[in-house]
Amino acid sequence: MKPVFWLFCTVIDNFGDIGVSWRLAQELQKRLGAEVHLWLDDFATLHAIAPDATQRLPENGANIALHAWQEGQNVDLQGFRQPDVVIETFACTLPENVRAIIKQTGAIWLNWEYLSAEDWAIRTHLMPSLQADDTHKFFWQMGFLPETGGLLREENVADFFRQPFNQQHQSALPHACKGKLGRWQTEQKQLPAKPQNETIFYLFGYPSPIWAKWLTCWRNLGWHLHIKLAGNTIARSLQENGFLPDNAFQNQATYVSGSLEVSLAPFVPQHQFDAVLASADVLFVRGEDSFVRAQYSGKPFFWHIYPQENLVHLDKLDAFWRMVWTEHQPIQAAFIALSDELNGAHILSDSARQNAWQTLWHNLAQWQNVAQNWQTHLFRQPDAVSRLAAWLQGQNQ
Ligand code: TRH
Repeated sequence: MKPVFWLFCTVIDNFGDIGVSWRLAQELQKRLGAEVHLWLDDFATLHAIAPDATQRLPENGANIALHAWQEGQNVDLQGFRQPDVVIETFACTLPENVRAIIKQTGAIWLNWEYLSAEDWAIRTHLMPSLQADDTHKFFWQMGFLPETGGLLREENVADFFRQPFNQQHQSALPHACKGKLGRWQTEQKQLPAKPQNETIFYLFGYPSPIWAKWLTCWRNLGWHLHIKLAGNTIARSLQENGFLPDNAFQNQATYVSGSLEVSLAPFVPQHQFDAVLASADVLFVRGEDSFVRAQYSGKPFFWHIYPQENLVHLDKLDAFWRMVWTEHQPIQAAFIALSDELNGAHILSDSARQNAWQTLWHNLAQWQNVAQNWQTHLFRQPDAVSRLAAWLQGQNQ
């Protein structure tokens, strides 16, 4: 009999909550041959990253049964097989009738937590938490070390990112976006091959005035870059802070500012997102899921971490980069100064910013090495679903 997994997801904002839940659901289905049910409260966001997922409910999308649900409500479980495992993603609150089933059947209950490299997250992986009704919930802490819950990784990811950028990546890419600001478009045409001497910076981040400062810095340095802006978020920040005119993309796909070419990257389905990353040279990613994919890409990247009140996100940021920069490479100080500036820890003077970028740029090979070593570190470890399968097996013995 196929194991039965029930997953619950609430979309707080953006794409990360469903981005992770959708990957997890697919991996459970593909790797473990599981019967997977996914309840969620926001189908529009699911359809943005998975346009093929069905519009009708309840229905199967990618062999996953999708169900509508709002937190605080019970769900209709008539005719369902009992679950072996129930997963709440990111501490959403399970329906009362699902809690009752966990109690009745002894199904394993997991809270699939936010990703963090901080010590407390590593320590609490698989810690049971006793509930008022005498059931136990376990914390699944994703992470970067063997003793954590690992990271979601499909079977072909290592091969995909290790092969040189080639036609296979190209055919998975969407055509350059000609849409106006505010509209993300998905087009499935083939791109011409990337010119050998073109350097692409791919920017997927949160709104911030820092983007205008950074693009100004790159332009002042005279670097010939093609800057691809994912969606309209950063583009809008660039407009608000005077770097881009309001009509920058009205009649043209590319806006030229000094040595920089700036264009909008279309929003692609999640299964093509890796190809977009593979087509760029330096990546700026955010949140949780794009952050992990950038690590798999083995490319130099910055993490625009999800901002939290009182700058508490800085601890999480620091814990991650301390794991990556272990050998105190000469460019580390420049990188950390810029990463901290991107994430709101401080503002550099124009000359300090320029010096830091120059240090990184003149030592690109060293920066690439750091990224590739980290990629190897991750690929050597089992993925999250393999770890989960092994742990579940132990629980059943
Ligand atoms: O979108 P994010 O900022 O999402 C989240 C949520 O805001 C969440 O509440 C927060 O807790 C979390 O961040 C940390 O960033 P993330 O996680 O990188 O998710 C983006 C998803 O969108 C990821 O699955 C990749 C996908 N994506 C595409 O499929 N196509 C695209 O073109 C782009 C740009 C992204």
